[in-house]
Order: sequence, then C-alpha cells, then structure tokens
Amino acid sequence: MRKWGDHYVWICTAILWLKLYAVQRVVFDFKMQGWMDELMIAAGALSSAVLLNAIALFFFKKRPEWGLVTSSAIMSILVVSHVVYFRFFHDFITVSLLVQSGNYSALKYSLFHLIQPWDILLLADTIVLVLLARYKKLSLPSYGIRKKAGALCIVFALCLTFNWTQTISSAEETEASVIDDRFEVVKQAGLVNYQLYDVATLVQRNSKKWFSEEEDFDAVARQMEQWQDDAGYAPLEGVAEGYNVVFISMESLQSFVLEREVAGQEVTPFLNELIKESFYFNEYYDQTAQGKTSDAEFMVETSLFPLSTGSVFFLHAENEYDTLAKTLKEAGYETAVFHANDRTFWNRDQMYESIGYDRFYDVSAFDVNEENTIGWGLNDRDFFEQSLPYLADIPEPFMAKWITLTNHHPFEIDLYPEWRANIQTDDETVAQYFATVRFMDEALRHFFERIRNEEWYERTVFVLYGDHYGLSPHYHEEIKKALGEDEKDAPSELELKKVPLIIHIPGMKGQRLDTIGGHVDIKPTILHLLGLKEDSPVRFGHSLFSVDHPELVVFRDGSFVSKQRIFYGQTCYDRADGTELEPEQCRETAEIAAQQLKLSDEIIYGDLLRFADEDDPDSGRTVPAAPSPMQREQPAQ
Ligand code: GP9
Ligand code: MN
Repeated sequence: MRKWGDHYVWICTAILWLKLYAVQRVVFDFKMQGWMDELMIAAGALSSAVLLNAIALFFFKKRPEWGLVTSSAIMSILVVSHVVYFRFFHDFITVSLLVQSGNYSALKYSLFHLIQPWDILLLADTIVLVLLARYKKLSLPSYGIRKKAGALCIVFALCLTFNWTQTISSAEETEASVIDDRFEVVKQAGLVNYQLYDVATLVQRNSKKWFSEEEDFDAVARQMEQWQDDAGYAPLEGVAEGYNVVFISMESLQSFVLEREVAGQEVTPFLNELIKESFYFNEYYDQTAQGKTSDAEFMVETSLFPLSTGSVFFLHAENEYDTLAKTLKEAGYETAVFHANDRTFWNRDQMYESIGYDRFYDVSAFDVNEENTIGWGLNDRDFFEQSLPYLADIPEPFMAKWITLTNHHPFEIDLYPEWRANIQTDDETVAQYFATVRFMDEALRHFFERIRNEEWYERTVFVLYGDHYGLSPHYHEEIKKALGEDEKDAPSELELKKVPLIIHIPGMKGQRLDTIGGHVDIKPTILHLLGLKEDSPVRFGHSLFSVDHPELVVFRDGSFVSKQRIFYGQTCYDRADGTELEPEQCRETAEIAAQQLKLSDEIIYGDLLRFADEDDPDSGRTVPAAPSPMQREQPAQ
C-alpha cells in the first residue's frame, strides 16, 4: 500500500492536468500559433492542477485522500461551469457575474438549455476518487505529504514563471494588452490561475473608489481632450431639434439576418423595408461585454465602455454619470423606459435612477399570462401594444426606450413550424433564432403601424439598435449551413459582431452608411441630430454623422476595427482584403484602444464624474440650451 500511496498524489495531479489540458484544447478551442502556444497551455494547465492539489494537501494533512477528492471536486465544478457557460457565451465566468444575483432566476432558464448529457463525463475522475476513498477505504499515509505539497509548489512556481515570461514577451511583440482578454488569460495561465487573477483584479479595481480624488478626474479629462474633436459636424446638425426620441433595443439582433433569405423566406421583411427609408449603418458593431443588454444601454447613455468583467449596472450603479437622459431632461424632455421583465434584472431599478429616467414601466405594468408569453416573458407584439396607453400619458418632448425580449436565448417559439423545419441546420438553437427574429420583426411592424398615424410621429427620431449577438461564434459553422451560401458570401466570425443601427426620421430620405461605429457613438450621434451640445467632458464615441472623425470601434478585449485595419483574436488584418499583417501594423491603434479602455475604467472604478463640477468652466461640463417644449396632444383612448 505504501508504494501505491506514494504515487497516488502524482497520479491524481496528472489526471487533473490531463483533464484541464483536454478541456482547454478541445472545448475552448484556442487559436494556436505554433508549439509555444501548446507549451503555454500545457504549463498553464499543469500549474492550475498542482496549485489546487498543493493547497488541498496542506489543508488535509491528516486525510490526504480526501484532500485530493476535494481538489478534484473543485476542479470539476469549475470546469463544468465554464464549459456550460462557454457553450453559448463564448466567454469565461467571472466572479463579478456571480454577484449579479438579480439575474439568477431568468438565467437558470437559459443555462438549463445549455447542459448536455455528456457533461457528466467531466465529473468522472471526481466520482472515481470518491468511490475509492469512501468504499475502498483508501487511506493514504500522512507522512511525506508536506514534501509532496512542497514539490507541487515548486512545479507551480516554475510553470508560472515560464508562462509569465512568455506572456510579457508576446505582449511586447503585439503591443496588445492581454490582461483584459480572458481568452488569452485562460489560455496562458489555466483556469484556476485565471480565476484567482479574476478575484484579485475585482478586489483591486473595486477599492479604487475609496482612494480617488479630484486630481484623478482632472488627469483623465486632460487625456480625453485628444479624442474629442468632433469639429466637422455636417449639415444634419440639429435636423431633429426638439424632436421626440424613440429607442428600440432589439434583443440579440445581429446584422447578418437583415436583407437575407433563409429557406426561401426573408427573416426580417419589415426591417428590410424600414432601412430603405432610414439611415442604415451597416458597419456598426456590438461593443458589449458580460453585461449584455445592460452594457448596450450603458454605452448608449454615457458613451463610456462597459467593464471587462460583470456589468456596470450591477457593480457601479451608485456612481455619478453624465447621461443622455440627463442631458435631454435638462432640455425639457420627459424620459421613460418600457421593458416587460422584472425591474431588478440587471439591477435596472437602481441604475435607472443614476441614469436619470423619469419613468420605468417594468413587468408589473403589463398584463402577462400563459397565452401571451413566449420564451422569457411577454411577447414583443403584446409588449408594444400594451405600452401604447402609457405612452399617451407622457408629455412631449419625450425620450422613450423599448427593450424587446422575445428574441432571447434559448429562442423558444412554436410558430412557423414548416419554415423552421426547412432551415438547413442540425442545431435547433440556430433554426429557432431565425424564427424568434422573424417574430420580433413582425412585432416591430405592428408597432410602427399603430403609431404611424399619431400626430407626434412626424416629429420623432427613431433609433433601433441590435443590443448584442444572439448567436455567438460558437454557432458560426451552423449559421453558414443554415444560410446555405458560398463561403465568400457567408458572414465571417467577426461579422457576427455586427448589429444593425437604424435611425429613422420620418420624411427624410434613406441612406446606407458604411461609417464604422458602435454603441458608444449613439449618444453623440443623437445629440448631433437634436442640435444639443455634449455636456460631458468624457465620451469615447463620435457622432456618426460628423464628417471628419477617426472611425474606430474598440472592443472590450482590446481588439478593434478601424478604417484600414482589423485587430481580432490578437491578429492584425488588412480591412480591405482580410490579409494577415505583421503585428506592428496594428500597434499604434491597439495602443489607442488600450488607452481608451483604461481611461474609461478609471472613470467608472474611481467614480470620477462626481468630481466634474458643473460650475467649474474647466470641468468640460456645459448645460445645454433648452428648446421650447412642445406639448403633444393626447391621442384618443
Ligand atoms: C432582460 C433582457 C435580456 O431584462 O434585457 O438581457 P440579456 O440577457 O440579453 O442581457
Ligand atoms: Mn440582450
């Protein structure tokens, strides 16, 4: 038994290592660039395995076999959670997500659909270890355990040094910051180290608020000046002065479904008509991170970036922000949000106060029953319909936002059965996505038909945007199959990040614009159309109608799309023809992207806008001039 016992620690460590290595290589499917990447993943997985076992042996000196069971169980829970989450979100869990308890009930519904029967295999080693320890009465000698734990610590230190040195040198090569790119952190450090790093950064970043002061704000504001150069406002400036603003946040709508037929049918017939008589931005990208819909809302309101982990709505709701809603309120607008979900989802009830909305019509304002429920809740058609009487009570000018819900994962719908059956995919989720998009499109048509004859319609700007992806890159191959197109016409993985932005101003001619933009650009764009001055010293977007702004979309992981270049998956491409370029060709813009993200983080983590004094002419804040409010006639009930 002694011999067997002597090897048991190493065998268990090797099994943990192999399991983690296999998951990293097969499930997470990292893009490999040579044998050094292989070594990094192997070393990262090994360091995670040895660290966990060393800690377990330290705490279970007297019953080491149970220590090994515990570390195996922790690893299994970690691996299964990440694998299931990754399956849809194509991202890794962060501790910040776990504090978002208000989202649990609805998320359970989505995650349940993502669990697959063979996930049980990921628990196999833990089950075997429990059986051995419990029923075979396996008991390891406790002598020599300290030495073994010490040996594991040495292996950990060696692996960590190797990975750290490599990470630093590859970051120098690309000039890219990998610390906010979770793919790179997990790839290079392994899951356990990643999770520890995640906890450490959460603590460090969230303590910033206590120590920040006015000078920090001044320093950030000075650095911001270099990007705030919207000098070239075009003829459209003030074209919608005094108009109402209607926002529609279209759940999970990606651009690739627009103007496309699937199995012989248009997916979005209404939107395809609407874009012809609207400004349609077809180079517009989703910049959200883990906060999804709430991140999109945050960017639209503040022109700041979302956080790399968790949602600002949950983590920094009590901060002071300069928002579009506040600017419009100062200009005499009434602001309202319609969303038929619980008001605590994404912590909206608290964050909406910081944003400055006057009214929030949440699920309690709607009549929701079994007949009118699809997927997550009230179907979009009834949602729009039931919101109309409330709208009638809101005085003009108003800014009102509708957040749709039907097109949400897992895209459950039992309409259009024949069409769905004809869609060429083996993945039910993909077929259903097209169907729920179709339903949302019909709901939008219904909404526009209902309001088109209202007296206020003609003096309203409609801003419709897709909040974020519905189908992540995980579904890329199945999407291509379902679209049934040649490889060259099918959307690329990067194109799955495109979401539609449609700005409809009744009476104005439609125009297709290939200006590169993203959610941070909406606030300056709308202020431009309304002819209102930006009242904040900090913004990362530009009006998409300004004639001479640097076209750049920065994603939360530091990747970007600019006029000339694409930096995606730590690789630099020529935007014109997609050829891969040397890293230094993207270096300068990657630095700008990293700097912008860092400044945005500083503003949020330090709650720096509380130091922007409205009376201080140096703060950059100005109070916009209020247009004369127009009172809308109440439509007949
Ligand atoms: C929930 C809705 C969807 O209220 O906004 O949120 P999501 O999961 O897409 O972020
Ligand atoms: Mn959403």
